[in-house]
Amino acid sequence: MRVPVFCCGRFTFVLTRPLVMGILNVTPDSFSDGGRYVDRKRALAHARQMRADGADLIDIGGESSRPGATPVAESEELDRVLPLVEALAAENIALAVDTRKPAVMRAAAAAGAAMINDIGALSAPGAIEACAQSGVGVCLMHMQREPMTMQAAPVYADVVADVRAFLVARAEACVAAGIARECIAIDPGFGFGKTLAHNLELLRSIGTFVATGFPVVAGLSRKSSLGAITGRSVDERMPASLAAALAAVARGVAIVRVHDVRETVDALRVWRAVESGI
Ligand code: 7PJ
Repeated sequence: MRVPVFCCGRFTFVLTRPLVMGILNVTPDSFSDGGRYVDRKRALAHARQMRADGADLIDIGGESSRPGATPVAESEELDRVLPLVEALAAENIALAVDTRKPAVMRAAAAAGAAMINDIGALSAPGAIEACAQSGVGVCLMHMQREPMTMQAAPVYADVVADVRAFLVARAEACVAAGIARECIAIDPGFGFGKTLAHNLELLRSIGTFVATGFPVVAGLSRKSSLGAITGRSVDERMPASLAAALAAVARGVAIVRVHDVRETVDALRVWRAVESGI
């Protein structure tokens, strides 16, 4: 049997165990760690700690996409993200850059980023081409509407079928434009234009996304759905986030995007030991 892989620039991940992508938000206003890592030294230290804790990838975001967030200028986003990419890529850390802007994608790839993580699924004109030309891995995420308005009143005919069809269509558009199939991951975009019921249905049925053959990314860490279920504030959602990550990997998710890397790595190690005896 062929071993599934996810190709990201100079990194090739063998998907025989779930991967952990650690979140590094260098924004003043992200919902859970906004402002904490704007200082470059602190951001670098946090990235290195996540790597030491077992993160396979680090996702650097210079534009907040929390509900109601306002867009950031390209120059500002580049200033926030590029120095970190340059420094951490030199330490051979696999980096994703969370951006919707083709110019940021190109600059990030040139500075050594391995992957582009786009909550807009490479919908900006020139985004697919920017990624195709640089050989990076891509994560295509589904979002209904825009961060400003997405949580107003999300409606779907069939959330699982709608989101899946959208992601497969975006993935095929990427393949047609020259992005290698093994470089494409998909993500249902928990919390992006979804109610709690939508998020739960997507997670319950995430195997439908896994069945497309594209590696699936799940980002549930500290999200408000977990707060709605547990009644916990953002700072108290780590155990809930671990439960959500386990529910995702148990259904075949390849990559979990998390804030709490050390705890998630431990939880996944126990899960794997049970599953495969290692
Ligand atoms: C996601 C993301 C997600 C992917 C954010 C937060 C909100 N990228 N960027 N998937 N969420 N691929 O950090 O919780 O779920 S921003």
